[in-house]
Amino acid sequence: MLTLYSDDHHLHHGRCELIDGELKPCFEMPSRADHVLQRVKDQALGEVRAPTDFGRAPIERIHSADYLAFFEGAWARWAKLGKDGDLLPFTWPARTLRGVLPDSLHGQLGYYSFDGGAPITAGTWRAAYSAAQVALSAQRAMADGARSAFALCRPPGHHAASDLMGGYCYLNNAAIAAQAFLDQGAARVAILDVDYHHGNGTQSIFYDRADVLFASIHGDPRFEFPFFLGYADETGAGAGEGFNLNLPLAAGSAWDAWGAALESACQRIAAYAPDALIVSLGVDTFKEDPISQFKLDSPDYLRMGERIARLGKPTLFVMEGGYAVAEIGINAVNVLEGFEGA
Ligand code: SP5
Ligand code: ZN
Repeated sequence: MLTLYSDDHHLHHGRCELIDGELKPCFEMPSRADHVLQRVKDQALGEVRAPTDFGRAPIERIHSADYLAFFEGAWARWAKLGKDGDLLPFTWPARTLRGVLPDSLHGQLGYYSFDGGAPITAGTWRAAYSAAQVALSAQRAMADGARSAFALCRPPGHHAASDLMGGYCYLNNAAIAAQAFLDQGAARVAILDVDYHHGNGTQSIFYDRADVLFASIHGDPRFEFPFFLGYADETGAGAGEGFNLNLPLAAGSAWDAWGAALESACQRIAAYAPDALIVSLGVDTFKEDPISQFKLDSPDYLRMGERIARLGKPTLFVMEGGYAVAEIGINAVNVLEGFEGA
């Protein structure tokens, strides 16, 4: 399998995130992608290629122009204030407040974010932009005939909505790739989100559309981040009614429950008959993940890949979460090897 990868991800290295009532060192760190890349090479998965730059237009198909302008310019505004630490939001337009766009940098940061987990650093825009190009380049390789590809994106993307960053995500790499398939002639694209956390950004982007089926298996938002989306009764709206499938699972879920949910998701995807499948590939479902509460073991990721392969669809894997850094390479590449071996 072809892997797309850019070293630019190193330009994004947040110091701290707001978690458990503390500013803690970011769980989403550069060594994550380094370990996955190393495993791709160790297992001789296939060619590793640098991305082509497709410019901003395919990103603007998903993200609003005002959000992109804010994100790209935020660090320069912060630096102009004499600051050199991470830019992190602290006030959000929650219920009873107004969804106005203030003038101040922090006011605007609150407007364009939903949590205190996505710091902006000097290189965050460049890293996120390159991650989107990694996804787009993998999509292009498939348009050119590859049956599958791996977009080794970092930072991840599935929590990012059209005009919101959060949950370590800034640009929604999977959504950008899905839209590229559609813009190049696909009639239907399915996104299967296997990250431990609900892909609230991806869901929100496609919620009222029938041309993208979103199916997600995740920690029940009644107990897990992002708390405010990802419930089973969210089935789509308007033309998108019936094209959103949430499969929330209890804390402690292992392969028996997780694999059964995957079976349900795969049956829905098969019935949808997509022209392409995108897998939002988070491996924070692993039993040793430091911020998660599922219990998948490394061999389970082989089974995951095998089941996805049996759908028989052109499949683009897009890297999302996974914070057990020592095992992230084994687990992510196991999915790809399970897929290829099936
Ligand atoms: C892409 C991705 O996986 N983003 C995840 C963002 C999660 N941020 C909040 C995590 C809250 C974890 N709380 C439990 C901590 C255990 N000490
Ligand atoms: Zn996650």
